[in-house]
Amino acid sequence: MKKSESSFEAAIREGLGNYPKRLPSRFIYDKEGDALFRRIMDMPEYYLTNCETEIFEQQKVQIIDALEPLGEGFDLVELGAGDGSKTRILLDEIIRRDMDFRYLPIDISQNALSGLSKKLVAEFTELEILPQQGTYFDILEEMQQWKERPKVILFLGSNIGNLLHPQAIDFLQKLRAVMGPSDLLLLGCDQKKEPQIVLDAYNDPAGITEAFNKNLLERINREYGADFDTERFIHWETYDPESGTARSYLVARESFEVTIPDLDMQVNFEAWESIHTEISQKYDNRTLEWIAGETGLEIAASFTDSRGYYKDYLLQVPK
Ligand code: AVJ
Repeated sequence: MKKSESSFEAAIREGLGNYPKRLPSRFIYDKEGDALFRRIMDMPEYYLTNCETEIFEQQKVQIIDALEPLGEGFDLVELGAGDGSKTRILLDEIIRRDMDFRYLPIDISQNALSGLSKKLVAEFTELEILPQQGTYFDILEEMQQWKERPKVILFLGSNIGNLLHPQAIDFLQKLRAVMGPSDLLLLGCDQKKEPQIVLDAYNDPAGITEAFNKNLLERINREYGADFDTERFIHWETYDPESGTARSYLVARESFEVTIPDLDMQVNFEAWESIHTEISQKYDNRTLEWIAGETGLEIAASFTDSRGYYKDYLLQVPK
């Protein structure tokens, strides 16, 4: 906890002290942010979750068939497991086939992990589950020790989408470094599609995404005694169909000053000045082939939904 708190502080100093202003989206997810994200996943406009659920429900047999090269006695390692509602579809299929495996969900939130374990243990009595609390980065280090058993890494929910291509490549290279020759990576990637559909997913009329985005400012109010009036900001979403990058901003409607007493900071906003808060990258096959190649991986298979909105790519180490 300490570590992530102080890194939030550093992000605020850096992101609001410089120009143009920005705050990293990973700090949206405190207790309130987690709850808002669960509400986003329930919104009709937020198609991503439904698509990945559809893929798993419709193609679990093919997906688990494709894990065959792993052999017996494998580890299923999930990065950012959250509440595991989609993963349970795959777990169910693996258990049904009586495959020998362990499930290692990783999440930054101990709370999410405890809830997940409880739920899964109740549903799958014979499941061997080893929850790991920490940042992806901590766990990547630890994963060096899990090299003896073959493993499949799950990185679902388009979580990779919060990274720009160079960061995604860097992150996947780190994953690649802890993968053995037969290990696999199942990567959930939202796809390029009609731009309006993307914009609607990140700009719902009920204002849930707006509240989610503004939770960054509310968190600074709660944790550092700041006086952000979030009404003075509008939530603004853009989508560039060429790069496939959706971007979220908070834009000041007027000029004002914000005080952050616990950080000894004063922050000035000019009218229409923005804070860039999040990117949600959309992919196509060509881009993913390039990223996989840069990472030292190749696409072994891919699974998409009926509308082709979303894809789970199975990546392998080239033979
Ligand atoms: C959790 C990163 C996949 O970018 O689609 C949802 C977060 N932001 N609505 C996404 C999010 C606004 C989400 N990810």
